[in-house]
Amino acid sequence: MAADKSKQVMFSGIQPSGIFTLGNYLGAVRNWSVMQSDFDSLFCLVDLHAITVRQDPATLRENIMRGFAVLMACGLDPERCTLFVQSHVPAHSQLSWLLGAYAQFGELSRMTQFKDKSQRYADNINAALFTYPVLMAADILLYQAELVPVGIDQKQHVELTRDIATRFNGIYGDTFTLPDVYFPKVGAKIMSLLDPTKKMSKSDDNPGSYVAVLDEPDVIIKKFRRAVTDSEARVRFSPDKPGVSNLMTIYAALTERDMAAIEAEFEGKGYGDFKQAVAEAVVETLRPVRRRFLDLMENPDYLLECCHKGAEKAAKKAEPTLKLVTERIGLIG
Ligand code: ATP
Ligand code: LTN
Repeated sequence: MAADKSKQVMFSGIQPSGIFTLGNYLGAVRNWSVMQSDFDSLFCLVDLHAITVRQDPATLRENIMRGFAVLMACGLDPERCTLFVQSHVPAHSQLSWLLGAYAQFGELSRMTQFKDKSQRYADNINAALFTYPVLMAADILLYQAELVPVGIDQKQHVELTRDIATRFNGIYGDTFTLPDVYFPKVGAKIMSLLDPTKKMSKSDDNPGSYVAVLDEPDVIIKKFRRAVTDSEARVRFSPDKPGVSNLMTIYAALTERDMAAIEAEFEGKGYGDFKQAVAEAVVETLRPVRRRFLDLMENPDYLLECCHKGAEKAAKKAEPTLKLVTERIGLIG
């Protein structure tokens, strides 16, 4: 339960399954940074979720350190929020096991992310991939979070979290706060640059499909130049123009302009000018992130210290809920 009782608790997480993308930034991390001081905020690098698909140990280790630094570079401030690595707070795994007894096989089988990932990683449909949403429910419920800011793809998981909490509360009495999902009006689902019918994803095999927040300016410009559009050569927002609409969404999210204003701005101009403008807006937004990241990586001891302090803060906040749940279930202390 919140240390600062005057503020609502906000919780969110991101997997260190690669270098964060523009989709992660616009759909999630940017909002976390903007909202962090308005809430008792916790942000978690969910390494235990990342191992539900096979990870090379050296790469995972590097992605965790870099991921932590990127979150700080995006503006998450360890003084204003609790920023930590999931596996450093064992209460997440403990609560996850307990909640597993209140999640049904049928509801877990309906999760789209499970269905997608079991298709994509057909040779490794492991138990943790299946129970992934139970661990996510534990992440959220452990802190009695009221708000969960995520991209739209995670809405179903937050709804399942509410269902698990409601079931538990129904059996044992009020134990968990029911969390609400929050996503941005523009940018809640950024699509792949190469296949705009697919979500932009950091674990995509083709780096041309995403912009990583650490990509250098010339790489960003090239990726936008190669982004899939259509043959109409007119900047117009429409479901039958998914590539152009996706680029417009990125531009809208960065410049706070609406679609009509963007259409007017590029009236009579070709896709070349439009892509250049979008790319430049992205480069300018990410430039300071990259700079701060490089500074932070110069000082790994400081990063590790932030990591460990964050975990200590989180572990304290997690304690009361785990204790309450074990008591309610009937385990003895
Ligand atoms: P992976 O490719 O490993 O599945 P991912 O890129 O989908 O990873 P996550 O770590 O699963 O990223 O998600 C972190 C946060 O970013 C979540 O809140 C998620 O909803 C959001 N997010 C991920 N991809 C996008 C996207 N393309 N557009 C908007 N938000 C996104
Ligand atoms: N499942 C999420 C990451 C995640 C998360 C969470 C998000 C794990 N635990 C708790 C919000 C709250 C994802 O794949 N993006």
